[in-house]
Amino acid sequence: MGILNVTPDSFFDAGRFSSFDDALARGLAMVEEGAGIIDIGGESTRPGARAVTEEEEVRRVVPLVEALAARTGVPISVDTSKAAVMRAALRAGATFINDVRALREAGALDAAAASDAGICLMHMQGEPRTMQVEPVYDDVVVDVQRFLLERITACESAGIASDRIVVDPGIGFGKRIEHNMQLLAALPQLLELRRPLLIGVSRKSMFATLLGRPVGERLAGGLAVAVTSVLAGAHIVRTHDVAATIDAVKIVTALRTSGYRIAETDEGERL
Ligand code: 8Y4
Repeated sequence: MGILNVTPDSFFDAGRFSSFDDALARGLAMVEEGAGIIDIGGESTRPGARAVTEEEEVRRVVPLVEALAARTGVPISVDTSKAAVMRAALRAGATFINDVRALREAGALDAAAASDAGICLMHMQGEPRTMQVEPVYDDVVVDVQRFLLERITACESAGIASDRIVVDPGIGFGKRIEHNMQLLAALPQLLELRRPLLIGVSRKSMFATLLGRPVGERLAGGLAVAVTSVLAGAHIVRTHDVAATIDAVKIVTALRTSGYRIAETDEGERL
């Protein structure tokens, strides 16, 4: 899943998307690189970000959805929590909803249910503006697993078939480094939800914490997590770096096809 941010404050691409044409070119380039989904977002969810109005989000996102849906064969995802933005993007050709609030905003469940779009349900503790202010969990893996199960159930009650749903632990969303690491180490437990698993770590601040790297130097860290996540069974990787991520994942997949397994003794002990 290639990331296409159309926010004025996009952390890395700030100032680079001077226009609609630049964003369209970036989307087409990610398709050329092999992206299977393009995720278009007009609301910044970075820690501390301000809310945007529905009108502003529609104005940023819908023309790009329309242009990319017309010019590419890949599914177009709209990264939004607002029902009106979902409806407008779906009308414009989007076939996937990526909602960091997991359809908890007013009208969002109904907007999704009225479509046949795929849906990513993501876990977030709190709201972007304040979520990184002392996030606390009893057991983050259990909390995330329970939350995602509750949202899957809410979708099913609204008439959304479970085969339309993808789940995501929301790395960095109301989580400290130890929470992010515990979740990434526990992907098998999240796979128990029996839904495809999406993981997004591209350029996130966990790499500042672990490596001390600024945002432009986090590619290797992101690839390492993409590789381990796919080895652990993740289905979709959300990334700014489509070509590099596909190369890394292709190698892992080829090795697995050739019999690569995490070494275990006869007693099942990890070596
Ligand atoms: C530096 C780089 C600092 C990136 C912050 C960030 C996810 C997502 C985002 C995710 C799903 C971000 C919209 C946050 N992350 N959607 N969206 N999963 N499903 N922050 O992990 O990239 S935006």
